[in-house]
Amino acid sequence: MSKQHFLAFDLGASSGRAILGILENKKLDLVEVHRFKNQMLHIHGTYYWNIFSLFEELKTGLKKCVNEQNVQPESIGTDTWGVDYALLNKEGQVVGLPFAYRDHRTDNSMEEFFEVLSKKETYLLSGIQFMQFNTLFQLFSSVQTEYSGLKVAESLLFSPDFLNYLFTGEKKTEYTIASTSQLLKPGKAEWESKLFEAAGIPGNIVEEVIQPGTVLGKVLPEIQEETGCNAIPCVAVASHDTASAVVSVPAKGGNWAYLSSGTWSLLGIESKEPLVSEKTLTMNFTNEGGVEGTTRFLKNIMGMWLIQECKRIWDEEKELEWQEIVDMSNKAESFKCYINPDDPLFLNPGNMPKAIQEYCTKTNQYIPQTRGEIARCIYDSLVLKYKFTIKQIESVTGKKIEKLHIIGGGANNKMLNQLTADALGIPVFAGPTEATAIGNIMLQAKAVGAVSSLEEIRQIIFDSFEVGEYTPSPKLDWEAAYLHFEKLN
Ligand code: LRH
Repeated sequence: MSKQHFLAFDLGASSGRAILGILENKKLDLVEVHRFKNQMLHIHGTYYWNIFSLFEELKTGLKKCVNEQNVQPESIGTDTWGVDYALLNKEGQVVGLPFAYRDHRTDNSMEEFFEVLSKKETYLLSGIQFMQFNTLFQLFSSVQTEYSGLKVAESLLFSPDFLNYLFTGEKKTEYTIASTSQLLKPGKAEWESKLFEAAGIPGNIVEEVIQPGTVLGKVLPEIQEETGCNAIPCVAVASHDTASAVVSVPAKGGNWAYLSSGTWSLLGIESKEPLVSEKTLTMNFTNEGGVEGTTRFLKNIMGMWLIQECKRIWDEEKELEWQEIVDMSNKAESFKCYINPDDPLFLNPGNMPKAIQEYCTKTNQYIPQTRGEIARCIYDSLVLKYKFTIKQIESVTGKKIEKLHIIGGGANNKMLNQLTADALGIPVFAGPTEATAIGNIMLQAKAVGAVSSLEEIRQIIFDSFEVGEYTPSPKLDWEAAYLHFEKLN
């Protein structure tokens, strides 16, 4: 079969990429065409995304694909982080800059919302993990503060939907990204009107929900002219980055869990149906929408953000390599102190090393002094949180998790992969690291008929990418450490 090319735009909270996927004889190859930084803008105390500069970067990626790679892709597709959105006025223009989810305006929004609708009812209606930045609470806060942007808004598009709109002029909402909002019914592509009513959000600002793998339309003539691309289709892929990443798990058989490891650690299972009960409410698990009717039953864990933010502060003195941080942590003594990675203190503290010291002081533990000790505390605590979360999943399903697939950039950290296998006592498979872009590419391939099912997609990924295997060989007493860690949850 001849080669087919697909261009994926994959936007994370700290970087973005344009990755070209080359599919030939049921094997996939990748070429990184363009990579760029992403960071929140902090203006007059509010955090925003510079969505227009991101769009410029995507067009640069498309231009490079056509001019440097000499490739006219079959299609393009975009995935991003969850929950954030742009508001459009009646002229179809964006109103203000989109807020970034780590903005502090929602610090008290959940508690205020629960005075209108109880926590339990909100969970049973949505099945979504409570996080203060969920779209529901962001919009509720805008209603409460009478944000003028919301008053003139005629349309709400989530970040990937908005970028698709800039490419095609089509206003549609893709299911997986919409499912992060906490405004859909569990497992359904249907808005939950009771949640809109309780929050005071006008129900008419949201768009029709379409399934991942739908062709949205053609790239607009002005973009064809600017980038040199043909009138190619723009596909609404599984446009929540985690949904795309989960597509790429090269798993065989059942009883596996995935850890999509990047700025966030998303740890969970693929379920045939949503798992929404008082128990999953107490454990605060989410049920996000996946492809082919699956549900991503998972826990959002604070993830590499903790160490990325330490690095940002440490880099102010002298820029460090990631390996230096791993080496420093390796030299530090393990299990001297722990954090609960999901403590709200760590959402956006400004100075992460200080926040970690503050947490240890507050919880009467040893206060890590050196960078190595801080990094060690983060890595140990993350691994223990994974252990805690796997136990929770097993308690809901009644089935033992037999292996863990780590995908995404975090799978590059060999030390952490081994510690995870040791602590969990099950084999860990690491890779592919570009899981999100791969999932994005394969949904485009499905949309144009080059592949037919999730099963076939996973087989192609299994055959195309190397996966590292880590077998448990604990040198430390993880069980004893777990007993200390557990108390912080
Ligand atoms: C990871 C992610 C995660 C959360 C967060 C806002 O990038 O999409 O699933 O929803 O960003």
